[in-house]
Amino acid sequence: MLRTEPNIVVTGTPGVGKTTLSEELASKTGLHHLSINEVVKKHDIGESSTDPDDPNTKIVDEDRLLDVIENDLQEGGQIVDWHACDLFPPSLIDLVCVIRCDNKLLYDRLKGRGYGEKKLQENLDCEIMEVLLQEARDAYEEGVVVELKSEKTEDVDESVERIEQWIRNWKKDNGK
Ligand code: DAT
Repeated sequence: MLRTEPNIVVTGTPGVGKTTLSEELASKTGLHHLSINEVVKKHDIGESSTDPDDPNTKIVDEDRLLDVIENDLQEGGQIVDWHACDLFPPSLIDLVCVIRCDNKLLYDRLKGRGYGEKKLQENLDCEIMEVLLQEARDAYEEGVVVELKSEKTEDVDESVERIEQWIRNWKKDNGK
C-alpha cells in the first residue's frame, strides 16, 4: 500500500452531522475534506430527479464520480463525506464512520432545512431503519465500520479524538 495517510468515509442519513464532523476532523488532522456534494456540483455529474415532489435531489452517476475521485483516494488522506458508502472500493477505504442522531433532533434539523413532508419522512425512516449502518456493514469488513453519535457539540469533540487515536494506530500499524 502506497498511501501514507488513511482514507476515512463519513456517512449517514442527511442531517445527522456528516459535514460538521468532517470539517472539524479536517481542521484537527490536516486530512482533506472531500465533500461528494461539492464534487458532484463541480463536475456536474448529478441529474435532477424526475420526482415532482423532490426536483432538487440529484441522481449521481457513480461511475463518473469514482473516475473523478479515484486519484484522490489512491493518494490517501481523504475524509469522504457522503450519504452513501457502498460504491467506494473497500481496498481504498480504511475506516467508515456511520453518523447517527436521535430522530426528534433529526426532524428539527431537516425541517430547518426546509424539507417537505415526504422527503422528511423518507429520511427519518432511513435513520430509524439503520439503512446506512446496514449498507456499511454489508460493504465493508467488520472492524472497518464504527457508529458515532452527533447530537451535541461534545459528541463531535469525542468523535474527533477517537478518530485521531485511530489514525495514530493506523500509521503505526502501517509503518508510517
Ligand atoms: P449532514 O452533513 O449529515 O447533512 P450537517 O453536518 O450539515 O449534516 O448537520 C446538520 C445540522 O445539524 C447542522 O445545522 C449542524 C447540526 N449538528 C450536526 N451535528 C451536531 C452536533 N453534534 N451538535 C450540535 N449540532 C449539530
